[in-house]
Amino acid sequence: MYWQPEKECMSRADLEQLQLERLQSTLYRVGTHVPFYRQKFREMKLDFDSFNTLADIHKLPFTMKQDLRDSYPYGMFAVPLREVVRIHSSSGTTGMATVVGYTRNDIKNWADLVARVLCAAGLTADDVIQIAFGYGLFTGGFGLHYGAERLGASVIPISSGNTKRQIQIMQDFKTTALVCTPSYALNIADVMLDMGINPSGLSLKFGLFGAEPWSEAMRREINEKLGIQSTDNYGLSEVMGPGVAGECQECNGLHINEDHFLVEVLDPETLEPVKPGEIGELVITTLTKEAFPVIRYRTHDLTRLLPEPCPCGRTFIRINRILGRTDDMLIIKGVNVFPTQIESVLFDIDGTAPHYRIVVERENHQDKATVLVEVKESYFFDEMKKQGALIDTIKSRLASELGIGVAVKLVEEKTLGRFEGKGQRVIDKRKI
Ligand code: DLL
Repeated sequence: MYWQPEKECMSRADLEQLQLERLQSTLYRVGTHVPFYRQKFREMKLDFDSFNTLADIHKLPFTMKQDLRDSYPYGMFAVPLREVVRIHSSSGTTGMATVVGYTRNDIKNWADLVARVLCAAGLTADDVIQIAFGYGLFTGGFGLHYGAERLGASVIPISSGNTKRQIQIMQDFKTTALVCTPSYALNIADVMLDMGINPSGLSLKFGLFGAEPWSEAMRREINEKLGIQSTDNYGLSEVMGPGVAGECQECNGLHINEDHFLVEVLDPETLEPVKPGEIGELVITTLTKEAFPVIRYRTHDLTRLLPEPCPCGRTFIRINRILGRTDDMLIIKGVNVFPTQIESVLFDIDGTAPHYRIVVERENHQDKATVLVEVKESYFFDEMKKQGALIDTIKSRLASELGIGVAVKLVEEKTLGRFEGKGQRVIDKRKI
């Protein structure tokens, strides 16, 4: 049930003491070895001796993605390169890439933290885990791989793509757990149905999905289509990669590995803590990283803390599934809209296939959002009246969820591209 129960079920008092000690040693490490922090601490006249409680965290400076970019490639490393045994990098799709490093000890911790996430999701050494995340500079493939090996499971390092082969391997190798992005899981499920394969004939029991926002409605859809129980797991390369947080089998929020990461949820405007339970930006300080520690890293991911105790017995605090990134949030006619809100509505309407795109443009100085949604074949070839009624239903449900009107266009099944990694469902022409 637990991978490291002595940690995962610690009392809060012991945890806070451990966090404080680890934070103090992280501050010493970065203050001594990372010029960026040395300078910040000097400017702020930070006196480590007065840093006696976790509540003092607010005295520390933030770290932004831009700071990491400015130090490209190795400027933020806190150890000499000869102690670094692995280098990963973020994709750089939204700007210049950032580079992160790991010591041997970091890799060991990483494997344990991912093993915790896998174990919390119900996996054991008896599982056959198919890792359909990309292997390479992206942390998904290798991160999950090392964790799954640490758990003692049988690992299939298939990487992403080649969907028919994924399915073939799943059948032949008797895969019990699929690990990938939720959008790729849905893609695999659809191809499987097209191939006439009944998932109930497979050995698949678990899905561990992460690396992108997804809704509860999407979870239901995947679980039904593949006949599995799926859990959400979260992480980011700047902080470590997967293994930062994961759901247990309660499927009700993700436990943060708090002995390695100190989290805050802040108002992204004022940078003050939000009230307990309110939504804000997740800010993370690493507590054990040797090669690449970060202080108060602004993730831009929006979530809220779920402080109630979890029936699973883990004492680590949970976060709500990530609502979206502040930079993915669309502002349409002045209203904040997250793609996952639109997804939740679409997935719950009969007749729609679970594939969509959101196109936002400016027309006559006004924002215009159009939701393209695939509909099941029967609907598409049905008379206009039935299509009209479906469009009306989608529009009115979206209007009540979002508080603004959006246009809806039905498209034939399988006309919108499918994803093998992170999905890209928004086309914001205002930014092009
Ligand atoms: O996506 C690490 C990862 C790999 C996590 C595999 C889980 C599984 P990056 O490529 O650096 O790292 O992207 C990090 O992806 O800041 C979030 O915006 C988003 N993200 C990651 N996991 C989730 C999740 C990996 N479970 C960025 N739900 C993060 C929502 C997620 N968003």
